[in-house]
Amino acid sequence: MYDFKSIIKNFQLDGEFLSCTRYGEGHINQTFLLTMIKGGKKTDYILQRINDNLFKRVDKLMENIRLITEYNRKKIQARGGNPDRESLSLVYAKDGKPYAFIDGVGYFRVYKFIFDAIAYQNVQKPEHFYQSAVAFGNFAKLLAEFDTSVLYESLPDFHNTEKRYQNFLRAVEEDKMGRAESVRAEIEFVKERKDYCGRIVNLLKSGEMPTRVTHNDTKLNNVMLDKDSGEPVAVIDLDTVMQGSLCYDFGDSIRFGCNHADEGEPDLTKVNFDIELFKEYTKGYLSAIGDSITEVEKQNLAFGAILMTYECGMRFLTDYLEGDTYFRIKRPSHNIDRTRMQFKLVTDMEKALPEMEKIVNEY
Ligand code: ADP
Ligand code: GN1
Ligand code: MG
Repeated sequence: MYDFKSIIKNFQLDGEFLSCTRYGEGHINQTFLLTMIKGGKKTDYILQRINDNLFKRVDKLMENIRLITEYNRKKIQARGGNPDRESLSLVYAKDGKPYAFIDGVGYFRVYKFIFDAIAYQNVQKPEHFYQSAVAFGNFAKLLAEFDTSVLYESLPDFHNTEKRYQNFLRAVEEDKMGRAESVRAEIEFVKERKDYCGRIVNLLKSGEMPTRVTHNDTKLNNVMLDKDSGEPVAVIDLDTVMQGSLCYDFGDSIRFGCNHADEGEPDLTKVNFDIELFKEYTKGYLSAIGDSITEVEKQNLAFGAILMTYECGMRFLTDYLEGDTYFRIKRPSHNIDRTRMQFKLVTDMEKALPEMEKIVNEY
């Protein structure tokens, strides 16, 4: 696949190359577990090939990650923690850059491996979900004083649902793969809910809702929990850290975690929104974030969950119509299965909205 030995020569790594194999379940980058050996002692790292098809300015994206990880590492050190474990930590290239560009091959980065911790693909215990909420709540708090103006917008309009809707309409119109007819019901589902698209965007625009540094991809598998205690260790996958709404981060966690099925589960009878898990997450998130949340944000948290699920389903559907060029798929129907699963959750959440809002107000 890649000539790993020559790729890693670009980084400030100690020891000899031992092995490098595909790792994790991410949709965007290519992730590898790299093992180096020195004096019989093995050390693991994460090597990633950054998706430069999607990220147009990898240099600027990596500068965001450098700034955030260095900032967090200092804060963790100051509170007596272990920055190598509690923060994503870069291994720099030999030229001092936070990444290496290899001509004709691509952009690579290396992170220290966060040991004895697990990124769960779905919620196995409510406790895990609660702890992930604490992790993301703490992450938001840790970065509350970070100067957002220095951050580059790595994916412009990432959670601008109105723009996502326009892209969706274009994909339906173009119908490149001739698939639109077979997914009429899903297309109608999106159109019927067009009103959702502008709500948060407009609150941010008018200033009624604060713009914050947000993670923007707060899935359960982007947080590492201690393999024994289940307590939060670190938040990972910082590619989409940009300005945004707290409701996006809260909502995306709910979208991914408040059910017991995998993201592309084709059997919709297995896909059900679990209000008890919603309660767990809300409790953990609100306790970690404390009083820095505003009233408008609070009023929109539950809606944010519906919006993020709707938006994500719309993105999967758009990708299906465009020929599966964005999200990595494992079978031809993967993106439409993912779409249907998201829309089943949207329907469930719409019914549960009053109860969700009640829970938010309780905590
Ligand atoms: P993607 O953007 O493609 O989702 P991620 O950065 O989330 O890529 O990495 C994919 C997976 O690799 C994660 O879900 C996690 O299991 C694992 N991983 C990533 N970074 C680390 C790390 N520093 N230590 C241990 N595991 C990691
Ligand atoms: C992608 O990179 P990963 O797998 O954590 C996507 C998210 C989607 C998610 C759906 C940069 O996240 O926006 O919500 O898939 N990331 C990007 O699983 O588009
Ligand atoms: Mg990820």
